[in-house]
Amino acid sequence: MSVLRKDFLWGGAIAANQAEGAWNVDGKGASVSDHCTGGSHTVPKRVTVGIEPGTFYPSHEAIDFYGHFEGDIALFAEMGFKTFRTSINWTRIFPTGMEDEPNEAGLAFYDRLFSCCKEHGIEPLVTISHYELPYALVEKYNGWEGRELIDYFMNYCKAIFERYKDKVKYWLTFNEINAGTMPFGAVLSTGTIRGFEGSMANIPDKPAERFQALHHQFLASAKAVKYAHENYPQFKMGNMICFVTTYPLTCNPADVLENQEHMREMNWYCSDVQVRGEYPAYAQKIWKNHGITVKMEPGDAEILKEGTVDFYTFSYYSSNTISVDPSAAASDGNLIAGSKNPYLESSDWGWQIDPKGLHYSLNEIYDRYRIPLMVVENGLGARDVKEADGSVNDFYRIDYLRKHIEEMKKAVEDGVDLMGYTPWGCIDLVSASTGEMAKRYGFIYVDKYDDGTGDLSRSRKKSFYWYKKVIATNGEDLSDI
Ligand code: BGP
Repeated sequence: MSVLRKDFLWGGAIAANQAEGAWNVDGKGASVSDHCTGGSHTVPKRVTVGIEPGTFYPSHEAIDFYGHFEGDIALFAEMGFKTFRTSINWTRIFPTGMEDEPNEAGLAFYDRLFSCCKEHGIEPLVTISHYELPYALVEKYNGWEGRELIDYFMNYCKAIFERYKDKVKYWLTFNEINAGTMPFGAVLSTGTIRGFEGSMANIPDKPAERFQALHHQFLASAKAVKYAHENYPQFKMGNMICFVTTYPLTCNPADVLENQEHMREMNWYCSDVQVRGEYPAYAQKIWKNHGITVKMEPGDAEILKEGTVDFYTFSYYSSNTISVDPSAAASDGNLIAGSKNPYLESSDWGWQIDPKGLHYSLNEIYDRYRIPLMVVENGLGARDVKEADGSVNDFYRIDYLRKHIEEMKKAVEDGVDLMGYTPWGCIDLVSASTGEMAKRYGFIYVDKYDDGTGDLSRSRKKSFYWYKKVIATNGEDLSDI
């Protein structure tokens, strides 16, 4: 007997901007991602104000999921997917975010995509906003710093809810909303980068803008949830948090307290607002530490209270440690770093691999909120080698996923209500942090490379067959293939 529920939602996850390509096709407008160049682990990607001719922008073609989705969904179905997490590119529906009427060609694309999922018995799990803010909203409002974006977001939600009400039941409002608590979130998430041009490593840190933007995102999320509950009672509305568990580096109580403070700002601040419907008491301290005030209007507290989520989802890749000792060796986690954990190995991109941390995180989150949880991203970004016979023997990926699934099952045995698991990048796609194709996560290899070459053909990796067996046995048989 499997320890997981009979209707466990096995699947995989992608995001529109990292997979679809067709960035200016069928009326689509440019999103922030479309203004990001390629980069690597050592060379940060750049943001450009205009689109530079001759510069490589990985989202412009990506893996052309736009043109290949039918074959790709068929491959997901072959693995036995019960669910498929993807996002809607806001700029396909509202090219600048500010139009009154949606773009029919964009709506029609997702109609075809979601119908295709349904035909294969796959339940779509849709992220409404996954690092795809219309660039025009950055230019006009400095992204989510502008309160006006709440209404534009609601127009977008109303259009997609009504259009897909019979095809989509599970929705997530903002991908990794807590990215806004960190400097890099200004580019990927809050869009508070008006006029900024340059390397991701040099984004001027403006916490007042980021936290103001987050307040507007909280309101937008709560309004969307409330609207869905009132008009589409069949919908299940979730949040999505980039969950990076941190541990105190030592048992020095000063490290323990420092870690508590870090966990609050990084992981709990956004979670508490979206699940409990109010700012936590420690929010004041966070604002004070940054020397900022967040502007709120009368009625905001009620909006937050009325739009709490039905289920809690999160990404989990790695953990970090926190220390008060400035000489503690730093981890090299590209966008999110801490002190190095001597007990853990790291991926080629410096992300510390910690399956037990997933078990721990699931328990912590469930103890705090007692609503169903779902792990909607997890996986190993690695450099795959395609052998002469075309095979990709990604045993390291199988090993990573197996250990995380084992720990997930232990959390379920501890009492956690876990709905499902959608490993990240179930098909190779563009990396969000670095813009690379070389950082691959997929069960399916895509012939696409960082110089823009590749015939975009798809092939099954070893992990494809392994994951198929895992799903078929509802997570019981995790043995090698
Ligand atoms: C999360 C994002 C994804 C995704 C993933 C892996 O933060 O939600 O969009 O890309 O991380 O990160 P990366 O692509 O940088 O390896």
